[in-house]
Amino acid sequence: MFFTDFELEQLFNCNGDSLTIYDGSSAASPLAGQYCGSSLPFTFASSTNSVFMRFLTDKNFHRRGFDISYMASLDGCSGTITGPTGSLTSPNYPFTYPNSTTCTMNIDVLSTRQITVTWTAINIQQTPSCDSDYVALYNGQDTNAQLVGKYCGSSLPSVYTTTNRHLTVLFVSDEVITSQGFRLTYTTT
Ligand SMILES: [Ca+2]
Repeated sequence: MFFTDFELEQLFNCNGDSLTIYDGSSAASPLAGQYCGSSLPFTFASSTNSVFMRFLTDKNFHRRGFDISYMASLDGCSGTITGPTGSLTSPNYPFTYPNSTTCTMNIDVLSTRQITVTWTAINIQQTPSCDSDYVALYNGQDTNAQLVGKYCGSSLPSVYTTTNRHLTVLFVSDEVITSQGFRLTYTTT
């Protein structure tokens, strides 16, 4: 997550107004930082898929507040991401992906109608019909949805926009020959 604006009342130890960030789903999670004043806090990358924030104000001195945006990322083999913008990679990216792997990754965004995918890197073992290793996109919530394309090699596929709020990315590698894999980013509208 990134801070694009920050201004809270500044008191010693942030004892007036404060924003506290926890690396997890509750105030029992590890403390990531406590902020007040007008210095923009550093970009923070959580270690799980939740961040808990507590904004506290006391009885006097108000300021402009804060504005935060965030990007979701998924770089394991399988999972679901729900952030309004984010990125996905093949396992181990930017190092070589493992052999004999099948990963299903879902982008499942709330309150939006479309997901636009932009490829930033692709380098996958190339075979004539991409039958050995490939990454495939499906316009829906699983691999039964409409197949958008099946890709291998190193030519970046075109930008693609879904017709709904789900996108499924399937990555498959066979038992021999690996390569770097892929990375893509997405935005929602
Ligand atoms: Ca292979």
